[in-house]
Amino acid sequence: MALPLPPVAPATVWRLTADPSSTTFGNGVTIPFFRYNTNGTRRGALPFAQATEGSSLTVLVTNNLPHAFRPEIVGVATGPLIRPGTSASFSFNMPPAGTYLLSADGGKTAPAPGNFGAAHISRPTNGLSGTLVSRPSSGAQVLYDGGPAYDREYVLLYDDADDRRNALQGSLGSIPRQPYEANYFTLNGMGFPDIAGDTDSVVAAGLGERVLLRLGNLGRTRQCIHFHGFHADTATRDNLPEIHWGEKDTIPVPTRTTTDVLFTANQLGTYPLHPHNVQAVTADGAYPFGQLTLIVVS
Ligand SMILES: [Cu+2]
Repeated sequence: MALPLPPVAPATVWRLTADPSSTTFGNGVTIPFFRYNTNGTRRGALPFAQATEGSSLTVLVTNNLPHAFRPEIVGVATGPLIRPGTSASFSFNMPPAGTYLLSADGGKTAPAPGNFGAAHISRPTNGLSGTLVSRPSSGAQVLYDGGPAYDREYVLLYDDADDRRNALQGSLGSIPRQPYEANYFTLNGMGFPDIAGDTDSVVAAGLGERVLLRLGNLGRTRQCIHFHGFHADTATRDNLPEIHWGEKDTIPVPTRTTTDVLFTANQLGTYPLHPHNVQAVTADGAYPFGQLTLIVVS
């Protein structure tokens, strides 16, 4: 049974707020995060926008956080430093058709006297994330003009957190004393089993359909996403065509990059789709939570 793709109007202005928030995980623990919010479209809990390659897009951000930060579209444009309680915008022309990440440049934490290493620790941005899709100028339902066609698409944005860091979020003077060790893992801003109840984050397809997965990673963990039941063809890595790999069941998605993959839903059933690192399928070690989702073919 084929469902229509949800219509999303092309954006000319992407209005966002950055707000203190929290996420509750499958082990019952609630962790503070910072999140972008929008009155517009989301994928899961996270903002989503799309516009045609080459068109002008303005990103307007209101900062409700306790510290200043710069919004950024990774590899495309970085906005101005936005102080707490103020708004600012930045504009750019949409990059070539593909999948891009909305994030934040946390800036460098001012070093404490005598603590030379601290200057290299970015202030945590703790979950400020979203996805921006650039559509091909032809208007065709293809990843990019001349690239692969598809019947339906999903955005799967992976991120991770060290709850000790999140506990410090917004406290300007605090510098983490321990190395970053991810122990909470989100997909589209949620953990399993909330993921399984989200229609944007469960990969539902009709038998025989060609499915595009726009995989992104804003965590510090290098992810390798593993398919049960299907092999997937990597179309692009960071929006550059991937021409050497064959079909694979495990596909890398390095930090702050995107990987666009396609598979054919050629058998009925329900199949797990998850990072191959089992830690990422836990909530602080409790299994199975974290970044687990499902492919459901009916
Ligand atoms: Cu598995």
